[in-house]
Amino acid sequence: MQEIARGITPASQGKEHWQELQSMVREIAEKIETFEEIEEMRVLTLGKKSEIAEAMKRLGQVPVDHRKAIAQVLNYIKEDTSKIIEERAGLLKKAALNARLEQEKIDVTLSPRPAAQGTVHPISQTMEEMIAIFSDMGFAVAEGPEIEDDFHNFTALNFPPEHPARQMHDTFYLPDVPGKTGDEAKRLLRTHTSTVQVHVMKNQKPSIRVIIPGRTFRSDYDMTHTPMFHQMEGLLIDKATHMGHLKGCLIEFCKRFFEVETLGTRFRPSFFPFTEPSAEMDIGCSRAGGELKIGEGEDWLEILGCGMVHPNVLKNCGIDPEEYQGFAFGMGVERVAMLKYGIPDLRTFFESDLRWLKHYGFGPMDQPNPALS
Ligand code: 2NM
Repeated sequence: MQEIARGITPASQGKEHWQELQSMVREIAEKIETFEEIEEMRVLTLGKKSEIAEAMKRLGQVPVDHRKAIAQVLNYIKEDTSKIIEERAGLLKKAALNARLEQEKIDVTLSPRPAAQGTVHPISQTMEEMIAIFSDMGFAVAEGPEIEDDFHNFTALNFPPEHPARQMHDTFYLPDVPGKTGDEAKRLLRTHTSTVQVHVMKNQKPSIRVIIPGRTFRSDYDMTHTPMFHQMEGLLIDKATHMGHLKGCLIEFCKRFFEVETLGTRFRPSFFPFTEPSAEMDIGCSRAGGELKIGEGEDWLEILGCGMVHPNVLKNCGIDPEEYQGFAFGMGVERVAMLKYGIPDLRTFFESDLRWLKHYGFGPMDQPNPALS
């Protein structure tokens, strides 16, 4: 490079020499592989201390009749050298970019990692199936809060003050509402979804047809009880409603839910504070060989509780029992899910075990679910 620099002197003013210089510059530039070298060459050939810059400075000393020609040559050299350097720099930049693109190239032919696809939880699936059946019968879905007060959970539902369900060890009570006293201060996690029926009856004029799917909470934990479980309750209020309506509705539901048209059913007398009369409904099954089969055999399996809404409940909710009557029912979602889908252990519902979810879960949410169509 010093060679070039040395060559660019006012002495070298002939055209041949300039062309020689040009090819020398090109030759050197072509060997350059880094940006640092490019910069070095730029400084040496065109910088303030380069021969060409020095020659420019000395132009003043050149006799006037030569000056223009020399200046012209010097400018040619300068421009040409600059062009050669820029060209090389551009080439290096392009090469660097191509190298980077090559390195960062995405191989679109590579097979994708399998997407982690979840399944529908048996509780969600079972609830959706129940909702689908009751929807066909004209029931709407109602929902309400999981934190409730004493009135909606017990008092309105005709639970006497000393009823054992109200006890600390059965019900999860929350700290009292600040600034309030007595019943109004008491908050709890609802022990059944019947609280929502109270809201509906208070706010809606009959006729009423609602089902209430939801979480409920009781202080209980063993083989067959978890502190949180799901209920599906239903309520129908209209003029002249009677047990026949209740039976027809629930028999139809059970036949459709368990997909057995010839399913045997029976109603046994029972007791609930919020219904009178009250009943428990059984479906026919067989337990031959220790294996439960629904819709076969001579045995019975309890499936739900039901009854005619107690006149006190209607009154507590602002409905005149002389004008309107209704029936209500309630069932455990886990229980019927276990029966329908052969899930042996209640507690596994809430363990979030991926193998369990994969085994008992249903098709992905975003795909049509054949069981619901
Ligand atoms: C059951 C059994 C029988 C029921 C009653 C009511 C209300 F609000 F109308 F009084 N809701 N749910 C009921 C009746 C629930 O569950 C086993």
